[in-house]
Amino acid sequence: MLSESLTKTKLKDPLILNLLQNIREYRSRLENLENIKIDVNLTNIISNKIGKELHIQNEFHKAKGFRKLHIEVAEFSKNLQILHCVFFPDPKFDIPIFGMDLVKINDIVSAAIVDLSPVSQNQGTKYEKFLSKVDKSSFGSMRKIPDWGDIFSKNVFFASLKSKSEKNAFCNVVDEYLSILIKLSKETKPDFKEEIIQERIKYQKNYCVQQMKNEKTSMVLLKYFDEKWVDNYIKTVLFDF
Ligand code: BLA
Repeated sequence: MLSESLTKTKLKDPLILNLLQNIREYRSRLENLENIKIDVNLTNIISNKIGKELHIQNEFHKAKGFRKLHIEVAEFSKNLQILHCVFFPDPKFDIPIFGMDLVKINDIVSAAIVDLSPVSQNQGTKYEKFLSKVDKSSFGSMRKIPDWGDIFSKNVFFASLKSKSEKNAFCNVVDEYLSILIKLSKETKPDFKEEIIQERIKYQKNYCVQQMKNEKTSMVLLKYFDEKWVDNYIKTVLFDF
C-alpha cells in the first residue's frame, strides 16, 4: 500500500510543487499515457531514522513516443530536496530526451538544469533553433556543465536560482522546453529503418552512462543506502537502458 504522499503532505516547497504540476500537466497531453508497474519497494521509499529521514516518491508512465516518463521527488534529512525528471523517448521516434534536475539545499536552489538532449547526430538541427529562442536572459548565476555533460544539447540550461524572479523564470524555461517536446512528439511518426533506431538506442545508452558519472547523485544516495542498493537504483530506476 502506498503511504502518505510526499507531494500532498510534507513537501510544501512552492517552486518544486509548481514545476511538478506543470510537468504532470504536459505529461497528461501525451497520447496513450499508461502507468508502468515498478517494484513498489522502489516507488515510494521512506525512512524515519533520526537525522537520516528520507522520502523518495517516483512516478513511472509510458506514452506514444516515450518508453519511460519518470518523475521523482525526494527529500533527504529534511534539508535536501530534489525534483528529478527524465522522459526517455521510444527509439522508433525522432524525439529528444527531456531531462531536468532541481537541487535545493536548505533554502538555496544550487542546481537547476533542463535540456532536450539529442539521440542522434543530426537531431539537434531540428529543434535547437526553438530552444535557443527561449528567453534565458534573467539569470544571474549561470553554471558550467561538468565534463560528463557532453550528452546535453547546445541549449542546455544550468544555473543556481537566487531570487523569486529567477525561480519563476526557470519555471518558464521548463514550460517552454516541455512545450517544444510535446510539439515534436506530436509531429513525429515511427521509423522502421533499423540503422536510425540503433543510433538512437546508442545515444540513449550513452546518455545513461554519462549521467552515471555524476558522483553527486550517488554520493547523496550512499548516505542512506548501501552500495548494492544504490547501484541497482541508479541502473534500474534513474538511468536504465
Ligand atoms: C547536481 N545532483 C546534483 C547535486 C546533487 C544531486 C546533490 C549537486 C548540486 C549542485 O551541484 O549544486 C543529487 N540528483 C541528485 C539525486 C538525484 C538527482 C540524489 O536527480 C536523484 C535521486 N541530474 C539528473 C538529471 C540531470 C542531472 C536528469 O539526474 C540533467 C538533466 C544534472 N545534477 C545534474 C548536473 C549537476 C547535478 C549537471 C551538477 C553537477 C556538477 O556540477 O558537478
